[in-house]
This record gives sequence, structure tokens and C-alpha cells, in this order.
Amino acid sequence: MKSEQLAWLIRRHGVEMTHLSRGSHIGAIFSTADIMGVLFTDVLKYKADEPDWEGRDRFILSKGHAGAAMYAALAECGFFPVEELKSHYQNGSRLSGHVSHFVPGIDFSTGSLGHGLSVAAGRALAAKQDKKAWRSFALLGDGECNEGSVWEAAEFANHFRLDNLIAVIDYNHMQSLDFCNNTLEVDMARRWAGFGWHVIEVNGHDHNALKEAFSQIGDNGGKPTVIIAHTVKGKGVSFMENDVLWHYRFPHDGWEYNCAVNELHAAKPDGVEDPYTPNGCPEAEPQPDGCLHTASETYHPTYYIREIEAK
Ligand SMILES: Cc1ncc(C[n+]2csc(CCOP(=O)(O)OP(=O)(O)O)c2C)c(N)n1
Ligand SMILES: [Mg+2]
Repeated sequence: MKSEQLAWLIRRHGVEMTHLSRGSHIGAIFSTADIMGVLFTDVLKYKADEPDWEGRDRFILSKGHAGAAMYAALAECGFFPVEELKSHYQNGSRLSGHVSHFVPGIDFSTGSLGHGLSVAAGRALAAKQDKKAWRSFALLGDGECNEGSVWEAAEFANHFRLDNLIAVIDYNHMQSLDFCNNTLEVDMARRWAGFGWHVIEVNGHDHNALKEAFSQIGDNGGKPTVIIAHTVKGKGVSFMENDVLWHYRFPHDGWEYNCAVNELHAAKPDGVEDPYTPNGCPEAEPQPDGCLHTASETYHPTYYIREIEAK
């Protein structure tokens, strides 16, 4: 499968999974979809029919709230049946909202932010000590980089010259309910460089640029590599882009679900089938005047309060 096809399927599954479960984090899923698409088609070494294969690259989705993106990638790459994705977030399902190591292909459960890089760094050191060729990857959010533990791991990786460690930052400038710069500003590239890392900046939605960036890892004078991927939270559905609402909101029946699916269909690559709505959705009724969920509205954390007041 091509990376663009996988990224599209991640987005389509993401809409369905959050819609069915009334689950959160569609914005984060879309933000990482292209990075995950490239990682699972072009970069990571693995055997889907042997998830614990010793020679596999290790990958940790440290921003575990984008778990639906990883589940979709794993299912599409053959780790478990695609049909199972519909059970995401349901009672009794192993596909919990944040990634779980009970799922084939997932080595480490996350969800509490700030832990993935420490584990990935420890693994990279273990690989070096055991003279293993596999590499250790971690995908982090930019808001997650507010966690002090990220920077302890960054120092550790520099000290041990872990050039088999690759951090990818989903640099979308947003964290749950606000923009990062309103919360705690991180001067991203300079900070990582200051911690001794080899820094690559890239458009996180440009597959060729991502592939080029990943091809540069491992030969940087002993430095660990960080790929700072400039992304847009909610990328792929216009009314979800750069809008804090879609950190927690799920695509509701009607206008939201139909428009999201139809926008994805308008950008569907050749050779991909939509497993849920092969021909897209009927055109949705326009939203009534004054409805709170219009595309143009600038959402704000007070949205939920306004929604309650409106009832
Ligand atoms: C230790 C910890 N604190 C708070 C949260 C709640 N939380 C979940 S997602 C999120 C936003 C994180 O921002 P970022 O890493 O930029 O991810 P994005 O919102 O861009 O997907 C927060 C604060 C958490 N999961 N873990
Ligand atoms: Mg973010």
C-alpha cells in the first residue's frame, strides 16, 4: 500500500471510529495521519504476522490519545482484522481509546503524556548495548513537550549518543483546549538543538518530504534525531482544521459526519475503497442559522457552556 492510501484510510477510519464510539481526538488523529501513513508503509521494519519479531523497529505513539490512528494503521497493515476497528472505545474491546499494549503491534501503552520518549530512549540504549540493528521511534505532541520528563529523556539520549533514536514531533501548535503559545511556549527547533539533537524540520503532511526526512536518520555524528513535523490539527476536513473544538468533539450524525466523509472523498487517492460509505454520503441539510457548529465559528473552550445554555 502507498503511504497516501494508508493516510487516507487512517482518516476515514478515524471519522468512523470516533463517530461510532462518540469518542474524542479526531483532530489529533488527522494531525498524525500522514506521519503514521509514511511510517507504516515506508519507514518502520516489522512483520505483521509476527508482531513480536525481535528485529522489528520499536515505535511508541507517545501522544496515545491519537490511538485510533495507530489502530487503523495496524489493521490496514495486517496486524488484526479491519472489522475490529468498529469496536474502538466500546465496552470489552481491546481497542481502548488510548493505545494499549494488549493489541498486536503495540509495545507500550500510553495516554499519560510525557512517558514515551523515556521508554524509547531506554530501548535505544538497550539496542546499542546488545549490538542490535533495530531503531527506536517515538511520536510526541508539541503540547506534550511541556512535560519536563521529555527533556530529561532528551538529555539522556544525547549523553549516550543514541543515534538509533528518532523522535517525531507533531507540531500543530495546539493542545487540548488552546493554542500551545497561550499555554507554555516551547522554542521547538532551538530547544532540541540545544539538547544536542540533530534537528530536521519538515511539512508533516508532505509525504515525499517526510520520506526524505526519515531517510536522513542514523548518520549524524552520534546524535539522536528529532523530526519536527509542521502539521495542522484536524488536517483533511476543513471545518476541523485549527479548531480546538475537535480535540474532544466527535462527528455527530447529519451535517458533521456527512460533510467530513464527503470532504475526504473529494481527496480520495486512486486504489482505495471506503469500507463504510463507498459512494460518500448524501449531501447534508445545511445547518440552521445560529447553530453553534458552523464551520466559520471560532470555537472556544466556552463552547460546551454555550451548548448547555442553549438547551
Ligand atoms: C500527563 C497528562 N496530562 C494531561 C493529559 C490530558 N491531555 C490529553 S491530550 C492533551 C493535549 C496534548 O497536546 P499535544 O501533545 O499537542 O497533542 P494534540 O492536542 O496536538 O493532539 C492533554 C493535555 C494527558 N493525557 N496526560
Ligand atoms: Mg499539539
